[in-house]
Amino acid sequence: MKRAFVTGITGQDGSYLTEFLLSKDYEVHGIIRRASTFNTGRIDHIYVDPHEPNARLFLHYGDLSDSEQTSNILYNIKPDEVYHLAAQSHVKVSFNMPEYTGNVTGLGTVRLLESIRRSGNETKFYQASSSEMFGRTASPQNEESAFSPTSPYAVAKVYAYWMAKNYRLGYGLFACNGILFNHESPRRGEIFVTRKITMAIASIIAKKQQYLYLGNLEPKRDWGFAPEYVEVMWKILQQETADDYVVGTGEQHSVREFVDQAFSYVGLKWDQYVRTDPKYFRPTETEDLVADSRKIKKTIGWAPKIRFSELVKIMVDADLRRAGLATIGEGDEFLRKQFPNRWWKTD
Ligand code: NAP
Ligand code: F7E
Repeated sequence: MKRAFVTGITGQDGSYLTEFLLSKDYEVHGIIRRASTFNTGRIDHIYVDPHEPNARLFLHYGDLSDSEQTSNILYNIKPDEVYHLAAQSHVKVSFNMPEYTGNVTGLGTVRLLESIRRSGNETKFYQASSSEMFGRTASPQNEESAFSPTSPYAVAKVYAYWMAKNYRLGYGLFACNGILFNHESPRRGEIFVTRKITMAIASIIAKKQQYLYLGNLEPKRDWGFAPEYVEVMWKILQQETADDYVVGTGEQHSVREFVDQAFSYVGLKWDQYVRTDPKYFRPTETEDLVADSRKIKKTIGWAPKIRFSELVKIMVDADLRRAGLATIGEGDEFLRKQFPNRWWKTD
């Protein structure tokens, strides 16, 4: 049985990845942070009491700012694969907390790489790199594009990217960077723009909210569907040689288009509900991202099934359902057709 160690297991990607790895018969270990309230909502449905003989998911307390505990875990469990997904992952928050973001998102990666190197184990390492690292570089962006980061988050990710690459070149570690463009889902954190919009629509329909306050509607993103992206993470570590890959849909839409499509789907005119609040603008913005994913398509054969218009419907459907406003919508139907044997549970 293969053993994986997942940092960021309680996050959007960590939860889907864990579900995927369990479906592939892995034993999965993850770190969770101590908090005064439970932060395991995204993985509760797959958690089995570790005393049970069939338990294959094990959680350990830890934090990326503390290398001792993660070192011990790595030393004790000797994983075949490490998926390093934990980060202070919010771009706007990184402007408010640049030092913390550098410590966790940048140095946190080095702490893990060093622990693996010192352990002497043959452990493969996946680094959750980000399209945000391209910043101001002209689109479309691929593995050869220069980095031009425009936020403390992106700067920290560039540092982590190069450290992973350096451990590959210098110490022969099987370390890979997945440079993933934005990927969303019904499990997306509530302060990222897509989820903020779809949740607000449910609240507006339920008459619990009148307006949705947003920042800059012009930036363009390449939005994909998170469950498909976590499968790619796994595939990247199953290759013969370690390498870096750009992953995205190749389709670009502005925040304004996301808003428009989401409101139109439920028959509402977005401009009657959306207001601007300058506090959501960033000191510097990444304006223009879209992936050139030819490399991953050629080497791994990966292509996304869910495109922008379906993604919007899937997310709106999920939030309407959570609010008790609808049961099955067009997005759900599309998911059923595309993934008849899906390994993740409906949210
Ligand atoms: P997310 O939902 O924000 O999850 C972040 C995870 O990191 C959570 O489990 C969080 O734990 C954990 N974490 C944060 N600070 C930590 C610390 N100091 N010590 C230990 N754990 C900590 O992020 P995501 O969307 O799943 O993204 C996964 C990774 O991919 C991140 O590294 C992100 O930067 C990167 N990425 C994401 C995208 C995207 O579009 N989603 C694209 C490219 C790259 P808590 O639950 O306790 O907060
Ligand atoms: O912003 C604009 C905002 O916070 C998208 C992370 O997963 O993807 C994510 O970073 C766009 C930006 O995601 C609001 O200015 C307008 O242009 O959803 P977001 P992000 O910054 O693209 C990358 C690839 C990652 O790696 C990150 O970890 O939407 N926007 N109004 C807003 N954004 C937010 N959050 N809130 C607003 O009210």
